[in-house]
Formats: sequence, structure tokens, C-alpha cells
Amino acid sequence: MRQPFETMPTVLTAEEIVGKMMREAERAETEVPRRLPALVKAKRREVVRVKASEQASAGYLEGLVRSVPTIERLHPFYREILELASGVAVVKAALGRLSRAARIIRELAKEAGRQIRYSKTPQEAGRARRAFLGRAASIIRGEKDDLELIAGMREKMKGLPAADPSVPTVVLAGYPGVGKSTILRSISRARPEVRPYPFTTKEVIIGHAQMGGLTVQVVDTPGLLDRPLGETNQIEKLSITALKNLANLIVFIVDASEANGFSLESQRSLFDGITSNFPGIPVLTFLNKVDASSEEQISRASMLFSLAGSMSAAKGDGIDSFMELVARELSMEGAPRRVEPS
Ligand SMILES: Nc1nc2c(ncn2[C@@H]2O[C@H](COP(=O)(O)OP(=O)(O)O)[C@@H](O)[C@H]2O)c(=O)[nH]1
Ligand SMILES: [Mg+2]
Repeated sequence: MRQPFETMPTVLTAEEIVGKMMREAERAETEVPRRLPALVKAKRREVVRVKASEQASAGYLEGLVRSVPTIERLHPFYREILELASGVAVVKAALGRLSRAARIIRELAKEAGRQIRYSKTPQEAGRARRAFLGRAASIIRGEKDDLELIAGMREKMKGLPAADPSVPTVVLAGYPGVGKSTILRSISRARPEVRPYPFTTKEVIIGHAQMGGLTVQVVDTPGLLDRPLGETNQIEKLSITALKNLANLIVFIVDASEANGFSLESQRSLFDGITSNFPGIPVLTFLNKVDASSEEQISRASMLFSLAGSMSAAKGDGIDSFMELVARELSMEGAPRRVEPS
């Protein structure tokens, strides 16, 4: 599975484009019959040089703009992350200016071609070509910031997980240490893929599992859905929005043993915080580490949560029924969200 930004080529800096354009102008050669008058020969050469540099500049910019995935056609998951990474409006504006720069360079090249054809001396033709190169270079240098922005955007977006929005997706939640990684590892066909989010130190871990004939994408988000969500952190909010567009089901894992220092009650309030941030998305809650829990803990957990099942992921107990329940929930199109006791 490819993600839409993976195929974007490296983005040159303004100076690199200018350098390339100048080199192309130098290098451009054409066969000019020797017997032609000097002025005709000069005009032909200058026209070829202008064309070559036009292609190296305007042509490059056009290709760059084309290589950016069409924002309107992006899956909301990627669009939200693009919003996080660079800002959709900012990227669109930069692309608009780069296209306009290419258009202006094309017009200047046409104008230079005209001037060259009407030149009365080889010197005049040379001046027209140099004037074109100078103007084109300053237009490209004026696009320095836009080019840097697109380069930065590509850098952030190209490493994104190839999360397939068309595959049913389960997002794991629960405090650190409850067993999310253990579960992900034990249900994944291959080693889960770790990909950085396009901001700070967060990463998403994606596994693919085969559940009751269904291929399911399971996403773990350390540092995001394993702690109370801050009210003010914009990045956090946006990443939640991105996940909302991907998640078909939230699986909340409860550590019955309370071994990691999170009481069942505090796990319940984490549950409340997370589910209120994913309205409309079904949630299944599973009790883990039952092997290391007391009767009292298990019964307290059943009072606090509406449990879909319980397991001992480290031992592999209950994993099959976990997968069965998850697959059943996913195949119930438009299943009503579970109502939790308050
Ligand atoms: N006793 C017991 N330990 C478990 C179980 N599942 C996971 N663990 C242990 O709990 C610790 C944290 O698990 P991990 O999967 O990393 O939790 P995460 O932070 O939610 O990803 C690890 O040492 C696991 O081996 C279980 O069912 N029983
Ligand atoms: Mg983990």
C-alpha cells in the first residue's frame, strides 16, 4: 500500500533551480549550418538557450506542483495530517504562487523569443536572452520560501504510515503498560510498522491482522490515546481529528492488575475522556492481565466498565475471542455505539 506523498520527488531549492537553469542555458547547443549569416546563427542559438532554460525553470516548477497530491482528493486522514504538518491553506497558496511563477516565466520566454527574432545584431539577441535569464532567476528566488515550505511538507508527509483508509481500522487506547503493544504484536501477521507522525516525537504503530476473513488495520498511538487529553494542545486535537477519520472502532484496554499504577477508577476516567473525543465511533472495552489480577479487581472492573471480554495477552489467552469480537463489531455496518454505565 502506497500513501499519496510517498512518490513526491525531492524538492530543489531556489538556488538549485537557478543554477540548473543557467547550466542548461550554457549547455544548450544546436546544429547551425555554417554558411548562414552570423546574425541568423546567433538568433537560433539564443532561442534554443531560452527554451532550454525555460524548461529547466518553468518546466521544473510545473512538474513539482503536479507531484503534490490533489488536496481535494486526499482521504481526510491525510488531509488532517497535512493540516497539522504545514496547513492546507498555506500549502495551497504556495502551490498557487509556484504555478503563477511558472506561467510568468513561460510568458517572459515567449517575449524573449520575440525580441531575439527581431534583433538587429547578435549582441542584441544575446542581451534579450540574458535579460530573460535574469528575470527568470529573480522570479525563482522570489519563490524561495514557497519552495522551502513544499520541501518541508514533503519531508514530513513522505514518511507517513501507509494507513489504508479503505481497510477497517481499529485504534487501540488505554494507559501505558496495559498491554496494547503485546496485543498488537500477537495479532499481527507481520511485525507492526512504526512510523513517525509529522510532528514532535509521536509515532503511530500499525499492524495488520486477519480476523474472521477480514483484514484489519490495528493502530497504536503511544503518547496520544494513552493519557488524558489536554484541553489546550492544538496539535493533539488535530491528531485526534486525523485518527477519527481513520478509526472504525476504538478498542480500550484495561489493566485489571493495576500493576502500572493506574487504578481501575483512573482508567475509567481515561476511558470517559477518550470516548467523548470520538463521538459516534463504536468502542469495545477489554480487560487484560486477568492472570495477574485478583477476584476483587476483576469484579470491580466489571462494575466500572461494560466489558466486551477479558484476556491475558502475554499468555495468549483470550486473543482468539478478542479477534472474533473485534471482527464482528467491524462487520456490523453502522453498529450503534455501546452505551456505557455512567
Ligand atoms: N501478567 C501479564 N502481563 C502482561 C499481559 N499483557 C501484557 N503484559 C505485560 O505488561 C507490560 C506492558 O505491556 P505493553 O504491551 O508494553 O503495554 P502498552 O504500554 O499498553 O503497549 C509488559 O511487560 C507485558 O509483558 C498479561 O496479559 N498478563
Ligand atoms: Mg506500547
